[in-house]
Amino acid sequence: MYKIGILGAGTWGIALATTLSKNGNEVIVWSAVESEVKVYSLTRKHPHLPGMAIPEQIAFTSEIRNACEDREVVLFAVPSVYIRNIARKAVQYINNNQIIINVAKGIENGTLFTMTQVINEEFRKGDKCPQIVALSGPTHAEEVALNMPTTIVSSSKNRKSAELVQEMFMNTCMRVYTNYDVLGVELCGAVKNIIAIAAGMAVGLGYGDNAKAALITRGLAETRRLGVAMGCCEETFSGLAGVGDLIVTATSKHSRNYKAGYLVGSSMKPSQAIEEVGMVVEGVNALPAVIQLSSKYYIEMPIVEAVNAVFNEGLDVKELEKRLMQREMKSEILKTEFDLNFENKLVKNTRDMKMKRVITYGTFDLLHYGHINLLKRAKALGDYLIVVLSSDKFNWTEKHKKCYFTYEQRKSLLESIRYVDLVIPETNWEQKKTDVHEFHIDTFVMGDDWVGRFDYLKEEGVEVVYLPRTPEISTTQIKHDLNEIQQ
Ligand code: C2G
Repeated sequence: MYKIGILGAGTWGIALATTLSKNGNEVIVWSAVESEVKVYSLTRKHPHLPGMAIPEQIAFTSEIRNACEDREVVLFAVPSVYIRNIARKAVQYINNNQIIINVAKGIENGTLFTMTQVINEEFRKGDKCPQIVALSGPTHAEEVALNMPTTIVSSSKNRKSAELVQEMFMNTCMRVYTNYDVLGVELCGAVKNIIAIAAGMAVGLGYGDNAKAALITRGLAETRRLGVAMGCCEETFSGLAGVGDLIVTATSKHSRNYKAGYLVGSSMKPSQAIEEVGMVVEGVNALPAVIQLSSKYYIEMPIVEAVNAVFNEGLDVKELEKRLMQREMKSEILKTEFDLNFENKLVKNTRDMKMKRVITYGTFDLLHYGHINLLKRAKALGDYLIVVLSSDKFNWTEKHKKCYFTYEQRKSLLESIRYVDLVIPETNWEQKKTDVHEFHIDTFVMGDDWVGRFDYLKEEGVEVVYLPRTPEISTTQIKHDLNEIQQ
């Protein structure tokens, strides 16, 4: 059980408060709007969450202090434009042991920061550095409020915090995955709202499912292009925070962004459409920042640009079709025919030539002449040499060796010599059996201090070779000598 403070009493804040309360946590919800605090604590109902009763155990407050001080977890659930101000107000009550969760999606204008970056910046100014987790995914508050099956991503650079939040929210209707690509998760959350506006516009203009599917697919392609340029992980874009959230936002009747787009498509003025929706339309807020990011990273984002043109540059929505459909011809994938032919041929030829693949295992600390000599001869037994390098943990717990160099340092040393083609980690004794299959190994090589020990690999169809060790060179001796010199 955790003591949790929730900042924001919108639909998402209240739906999450309910989930957390039902999961057995002590929850208090803060709202700056006094009347919300009064009405919700009295009626136990939220006007936009029909059919859900707010559990009696949830407390409400209009004092931000009550929702932050002495809480183990503080969750930000306010529209993205308020995040900085509220983080600034909250920071004095925050402590470094708390976990901060943010569910707002957007990119700040001017700084081009994601929401966790904004929170982090405000906290740093106040000398606070708690762990921050972004929670994002295909999650309509209306459905979560009715206990409908939902999946979501808990994203943090800090694995422990991501897992803690995962555990905190998991229940029979909410399934939480972790993801350590926070920037990717947050970028998806911001851009998908713009794509949803485009999808809504298409339907408002009278187009069908084909157009909607095209906008979702090509919208994801432009989001991924931007994300990859910014250093995000490509997999995130096909994950829950990526394609998952995009599908839900761009196809669902609950989505404000889709609705705003739909109204504009049905020839309502953008400003009027925003008013009609009556709640924050995050996609519109995100537009200037995403446009700036696309030019900063030289990424073409035609759909985002088209939505921006309608909302901010007075483009007639009816021009949208021409603008997107009559662009110059493109290929869906970046690889050319030449690239694909080349790759196919290379793989095929390699197979035809019966290229031989060799593998060897070891610590390779200091990478001295004894090792190099072995590697050189190992490579001569084939065309491709894989070195399986003992991880620091494996060395310590299994081999009881304290290395001079870390795994990463040893890996770069190995990668820098011309005989070695690939370096992968050794984490247990038993992996050899699977490695030889996974890497299609023909020859297994070790120094003859291991003679006979790996003969069992012959049963896997692998040639096992024990090369004579290079005499009079021992890592232990070199280390001993090095220590003597140092002292
Ligand atoms: N070697 C060699 N001549 C030397 C020193 C080492 O040929 N003078 C060989 C070893 O026989 C081994 C390889 O270099 O094949 C790597 O040696 P170590 O780093 O000492 O690794 P080791 O502890 O043998 O680890 O699961 C197998 C282990 O990871 C092997």
